[in-house]
Amino acid sequence: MPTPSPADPATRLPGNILVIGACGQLGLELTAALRQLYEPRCVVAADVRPPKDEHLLHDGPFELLDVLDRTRLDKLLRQYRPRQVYHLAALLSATAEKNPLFGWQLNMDGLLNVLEAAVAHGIGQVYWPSSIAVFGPDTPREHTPQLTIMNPNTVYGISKLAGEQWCEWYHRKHGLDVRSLRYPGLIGYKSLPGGGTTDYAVDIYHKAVAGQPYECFLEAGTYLPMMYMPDALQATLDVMHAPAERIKIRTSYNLGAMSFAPEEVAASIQRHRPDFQISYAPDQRQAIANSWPASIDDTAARQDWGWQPQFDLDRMTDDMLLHLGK
Ligand code: AKB
Repeated sequence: MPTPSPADPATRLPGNILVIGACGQLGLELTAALRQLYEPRCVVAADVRPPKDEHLLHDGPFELLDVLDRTRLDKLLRQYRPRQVYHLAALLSATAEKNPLFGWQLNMDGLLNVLEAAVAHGIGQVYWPSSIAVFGPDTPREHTPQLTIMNPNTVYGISKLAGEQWCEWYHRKHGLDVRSLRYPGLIGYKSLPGGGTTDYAVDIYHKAVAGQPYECFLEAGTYLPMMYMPDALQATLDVMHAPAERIKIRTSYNLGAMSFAPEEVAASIQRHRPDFQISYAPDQRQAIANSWPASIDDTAARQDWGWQPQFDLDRMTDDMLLHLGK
């Protein structure tokens, strides 16, 4: 992964980092990337459940934390005095739709706990992920602009949009240096996503390397914005390392890389595995996908802090199949 070198003054970071939600799809890889970049013992991984991943447990500190438990959060902040907190714990779109009240509680109260605690403990920087789910069926679908009509119609999207506004409020009211990106669907080989609408784009590679056909829960022609994990990690580190004056958007930045439909992933896989087959059985996630953008305009991220993705669909497929094949 192309990360800045620890010798780079922009990345020299005195103090600890706390990653909340470290066992999730992004958390697992971000914790590993941060431990590669800094002293592993300074990167504290936290999650509501003990990790299955040995590295997460043994390469640096691990703490059990339910982000809804403010007392425990305060205790960890007093104990480690982190300079940065990455708060990643959330229910994703499909799961939150099935469990709306808990989705709202975890996504909203969890964020407010972190923002309040960050102010109270004088945390230098907070990172919180938003999503393309902040957009809704009234949003322009192609090259969705940074500023446009939103009107999300999922619990997850509503919670992400409200969360963005809270981040902006804490920055304006308390001067909190909170930064955020609107991730597209994230695809990686090290960890599985849990409960999202874009999960098919990870599942399909696992089936392909197992030599099995894939039944897709979205229909052919469903274009969604997507991103390979190394690009997502790079964007996250870049936005956190950028000088504060370069961060002009304190809600959340649009972030783009590629846009594709399921049949295009299948065709990309078939370059390596010509026998691979895809079929379609759309379920309730189709309606969520239909309400989201097909592609994203991320001009602001490119102009403000130099965002530049590296991976397109075929390059990602080559890398995914190579690693999963091992
Ligand atoms: C989901 O599908 O819910 C997530 C997202 C786009 O935020 N991957």
